[in-house]
Amino acid sequence: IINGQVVTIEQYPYLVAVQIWGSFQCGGSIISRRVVLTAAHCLEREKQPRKYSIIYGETDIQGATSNVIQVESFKMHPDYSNINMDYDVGLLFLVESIPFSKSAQCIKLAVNRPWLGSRASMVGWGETQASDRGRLHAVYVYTIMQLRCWLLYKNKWRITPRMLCAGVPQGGKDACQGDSGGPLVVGDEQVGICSNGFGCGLRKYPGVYSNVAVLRDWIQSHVNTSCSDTK
Ligand code: 4AZ
Repeated sequence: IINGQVVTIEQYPYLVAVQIWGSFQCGGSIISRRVVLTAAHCLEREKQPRKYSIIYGETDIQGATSNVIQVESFKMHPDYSNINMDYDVGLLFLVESIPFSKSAQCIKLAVNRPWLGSRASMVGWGETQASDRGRLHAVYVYTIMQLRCWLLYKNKWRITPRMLCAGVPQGGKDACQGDSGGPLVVGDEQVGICSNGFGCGLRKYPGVYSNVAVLRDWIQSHVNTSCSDTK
């Protein structure tokens, strides 16, 4: 997270860390007691599900040994493309349930694409501008019109309807490497999954997120109870 603030997990209790072989890989979000939502590109390095684990309810994930749950199986969207990052969504099915608490909660998935210019929070353990690396940061960004984002990225890559862009007009506030898979949230709903972007915090290249509203049917088809039921 570039130019955000240091925060605690109690402020973003739906956030988890996704690990491979016990080392931090990506962010993710709790969408039910047994299911974590993340980006498909976070699941490309390792095909054995048992090598994955998640850490929930921890602000400081360095050397966390409690609040760790192994992954039983995972799914990437069948149409995911690592060439253009279309359909960048994946699910982790856990071996046991997450005990919900003040610091571990599920997040509702947005049904509709957010209004243009909605204020959205992005949170993660990814790269930061300054010296407080490795600590949990959050930043507010604003959703951008699809056509505008398509134009901004025209010479780089293609922005599809499965994507959603968010940034600030002057640049400087953004997600960055390591924030991938983490949730972009408007109000009490997840609208995006951190996917990619050209650089971090560049004025002409906003952050690119998977568009949850469009991918919601696929996500829900693999989840028994959604957060709106259990909350
Ligand atoms: C990455 O490499 C990445 N500025 C994530 C987010 C952004 C750029 C790169 C957005 O995981």
